[in-house]
Amino acid sequence: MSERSLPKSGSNGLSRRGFLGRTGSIIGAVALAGHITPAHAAAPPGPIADGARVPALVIGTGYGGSVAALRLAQAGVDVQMIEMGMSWDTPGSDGKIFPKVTTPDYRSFWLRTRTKAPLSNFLGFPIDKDVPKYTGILDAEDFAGITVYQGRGVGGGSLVNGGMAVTPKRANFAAVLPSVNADEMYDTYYPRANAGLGVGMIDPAWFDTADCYQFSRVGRKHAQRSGFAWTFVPDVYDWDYMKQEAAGTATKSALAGEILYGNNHGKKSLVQTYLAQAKATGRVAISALHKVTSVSPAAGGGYTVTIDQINTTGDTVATKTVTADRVFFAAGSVGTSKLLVKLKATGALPNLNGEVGKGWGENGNVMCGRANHMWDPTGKLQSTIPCSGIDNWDAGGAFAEVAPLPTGIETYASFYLSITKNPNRAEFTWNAATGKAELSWQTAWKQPSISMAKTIFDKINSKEGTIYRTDLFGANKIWNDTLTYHPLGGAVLNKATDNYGRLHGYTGLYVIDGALIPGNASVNPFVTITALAERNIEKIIATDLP
Ligand code: FAE
Repeated sequence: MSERSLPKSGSNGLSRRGFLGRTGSIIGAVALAGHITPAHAAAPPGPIADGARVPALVIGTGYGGSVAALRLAQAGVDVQMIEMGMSWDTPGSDGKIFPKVTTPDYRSFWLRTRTKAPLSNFLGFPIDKDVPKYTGILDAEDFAGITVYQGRGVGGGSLVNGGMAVTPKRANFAAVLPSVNADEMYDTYYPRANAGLGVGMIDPAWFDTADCYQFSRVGRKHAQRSGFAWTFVPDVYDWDYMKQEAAGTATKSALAGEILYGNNHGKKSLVQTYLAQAKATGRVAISALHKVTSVSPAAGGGYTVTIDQINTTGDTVATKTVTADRVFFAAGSVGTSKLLVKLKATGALPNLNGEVGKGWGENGNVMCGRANHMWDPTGKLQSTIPCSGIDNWDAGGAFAEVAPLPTGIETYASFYLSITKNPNRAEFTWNAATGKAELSWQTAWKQPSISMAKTIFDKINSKEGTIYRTDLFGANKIWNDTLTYHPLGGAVLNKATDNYGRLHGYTGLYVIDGALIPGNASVNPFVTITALAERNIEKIIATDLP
């Protein structure tokens, strides 16, 4: 790389020597604080010390953050990752780290006193219940017109998601990331992401006989009888492990109703993949239960980062100020967008451009259930890991995941999460009076999603002589149109940032998560988030770092 490519100007331009001089400082600062001894020791270093100076600070430990940390560390840069959630490595009183979907407890929700399950009702009865307030794993974050579900903890969304690892069809890619070279993505970065995440496909022969996928086979039958394309969908779950669960030779996880509040076995979350590799470099430290509240230019170059250390009821127990030469925003679409609009509006980062906060979408998510005939049972044992989808994207704008209802009883229900081509986009803004970021999304903006999902399910219902379930999301409610699992956008690539995620207005500040994707990925998004992060960090390391 050339000297010319290094940033030089402005109060935050870093000299090559300054940057090199600071690598190693995280480990040094931590060692001084007495948490570990030698640099790059195998034991995980403790939390970041107040006053530390670090070469690279990553906000968040989800997909974008984990890719950034691993690749920076491999390039010889020490990385400090700051994560507001817990590290989820200690069993609770039941001996397990994560509770089942059917028995939520204090570990399940982020600082709520009552659960807010995506499926709020069953047979018409509400299923939510009171729980102690705790820094639990799933955040149901309420905005005026939508609830955004997100993972909280080391590993981000990978802790709670279904692991569906879908590369968009190449023909749809130009609409997903218009400024990105598709050849590079499909030749290099999607394969790299799939390998890094450990993506695999269910064995089709096993699928055809496994009791736990009867619900998917019913989904296939109904889709195909109505003339829709039905397809297997890859996942990061260890399929061999699931076979052992079914055979009774391994402790059950997917087959024991574990998913939304974490999997104790089987699923390859980022903790088992990118983060394990990152930690093995000895250059990555993670501070859990630490929340970044501010980033602003530091007098001597780099950025002052303010961090609240919190306890498990969410109270701040310490506030730390550290200096970072470079800061990577990887707090997820919502977390990154909220931080950036606040920092721009409050004058911490006034030079951020007017695109910050804009271009936010919910990936067109909408849920529904269908009531099958008594001769079409979906099975009382259902794997929590979806493995198939119905593709009507080109004709109707919808891709529907055939989802499980792992209740443990026969429900005669088929359940679906549809991803649709909803064109509506919302904006985050800072409300100075309340001191909170707001999102302009309105519930009525889901109507296009409902119409697109209906192109599939109206036809199937008509063909099968069946009806929609009305007992899953509240009284007589067919569509769950008040949530998303897939927040995207808010700091869109090539708008709020340059074409590689460098924030306009500041040298050394980067966005590297789902906030870069303009509201819709056409499929489940984490493979695209990972692949884009791989692409961007490679460029950043090659051109911005010494
Ligand atoms: P993300 O993974 O959300 O990580 C951001 C991290 O930053 C989190 O750990 C936060 O706690 C942390 N954070 C936020 N603010 C701060 C702050 N101020 N200071 C410190 N830390 C902070 O971001 N996608 C798929 O592709 N397939 C699926 O099957 C799938 N199923 C899903 C099921 C559920 C229930 C949910 C909630 C999501 C699902 N997703 C799925 C979406 C996927 O998990 C999501 O797109 C990615 O996790 C987003 O990755 P990011 O790196 O953008």
